[in-house]
Amino acid sequence: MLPKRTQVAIIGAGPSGLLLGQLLHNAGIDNVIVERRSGDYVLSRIRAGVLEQTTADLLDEAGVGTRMRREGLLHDGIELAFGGARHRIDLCGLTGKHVVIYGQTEVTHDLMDARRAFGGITAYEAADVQPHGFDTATPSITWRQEGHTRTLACEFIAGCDGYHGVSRASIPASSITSYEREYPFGWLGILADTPPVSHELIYSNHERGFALCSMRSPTRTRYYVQCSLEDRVEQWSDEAFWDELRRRLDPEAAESIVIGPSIEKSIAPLRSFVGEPMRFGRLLLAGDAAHIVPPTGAKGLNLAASDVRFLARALIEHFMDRSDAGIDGYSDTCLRRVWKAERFSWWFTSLTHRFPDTGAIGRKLQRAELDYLVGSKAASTAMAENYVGLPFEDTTYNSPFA
Ligand code: FAS
Ligand code: PHB
Repeated sequence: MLPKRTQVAIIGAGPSGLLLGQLLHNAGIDNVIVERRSGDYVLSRIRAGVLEQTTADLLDEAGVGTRMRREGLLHDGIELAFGGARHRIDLCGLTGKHVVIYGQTEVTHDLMDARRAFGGITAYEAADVQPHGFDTATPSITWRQEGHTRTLACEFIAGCDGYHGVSRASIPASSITSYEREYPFGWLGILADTPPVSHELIYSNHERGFALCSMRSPTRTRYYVQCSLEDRVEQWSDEAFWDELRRRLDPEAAESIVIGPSIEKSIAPLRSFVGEPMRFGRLLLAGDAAHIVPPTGAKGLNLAASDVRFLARALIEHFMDRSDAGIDGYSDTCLRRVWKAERFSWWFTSLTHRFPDTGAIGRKLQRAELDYLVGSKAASTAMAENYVGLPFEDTTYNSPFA
């Protein structure tokens, strides 16, 4: 039974909305999630695969980390392939941290199961969701469902509805500044029940284009090749995909890769986007609703978790301590971390992809930077620090320059 009122109305039941709902529930703060799609549709979207250690720790804090700790794969390094060879970046040796390979689909599943277990309310297949009055002390959201218009009064609205959601779109254009860069290519991704070609991820810079060898488990792989924005997924047979992937890998990987039928195949565009600020009165944006990164750096899902960590703490402080310091500082705190991840994701994309407009000199400069990167401990450490995830500013980051 839908209530007429809640403390926090959350728009969107992706990882941002579900994780926020869990953290708020654990703190005794009432929340309702309203989602445009069905739960099955949300689970059908194949997206991220790499969790930063801080994201994995946050899932533990939320009480939903058990399966991730049991089934997730700890990775201490990644490999960069270029010039016909592979070069390992020793993430753990350089930073003391690792990443966890655990699909976003599984994270979403675990969060949905936890929400169901505590009887959390999620209104799926909600049409025409609209936020109202977020510039007042009495916001609300409305939506249509089963032929009825629903109204939910609340004290705060969390816009967790992704890049194409209604939350950011409801903000007056004069109140938000958008920064955007679209990349002149996409990623064609394939999911297959085959063993990984290597025990760690391989990022390949090849003259034919970028390729990435990732995985979901010891028996399920996720591969990507850079493709034209004009490409349609129907044009790519499995055979054509595997052939192109092999051409972009080093000889050893190309020789040993195990191929098989795709169980999912899709093309995603790449963009860098940030909307500033992330708070408008009683409406606070989190995750893809506020920012997008090209997936090269595996930051999208991790940034969403980072926002939710700050937002949950700010809302708990408001309701429990009657302080709005966290709410007032939310946007600036998130954006300092968001822009560092935007920079890293842009840099790693620029370093590994084939850009039509940079010509031969562009590839020579990429090769020079790759040679420097794998040959310099300082450069490899800088990359590793960003890949495993920068520390939260509200924890002691013992910067050597502090
Ligand atoms: P999401 O977009 O996941 O969730 C938003 C939710 O809001 C959705 O369920 C949507 O249905 C709902 N919604 C939208 N509009 C609504 C409305 N008007 N009313 C109600 N609900 C509404 N990140 C990585 O780190 N690595 C990757 O490899 C990677 N691959 C990606 C591939 C694709 C195709 C896309 C689109 C993103 C990818 N990402 C990747 C980024 C992705 O993982 C996001 O960062 C992550 O899903 C962010 O989670 P949310 O902020 O919850 O947004
Ligand atoms: C994935 O497994 O989907 C994945 C892994 C690393 C990335 C991007 C995507 O950088």
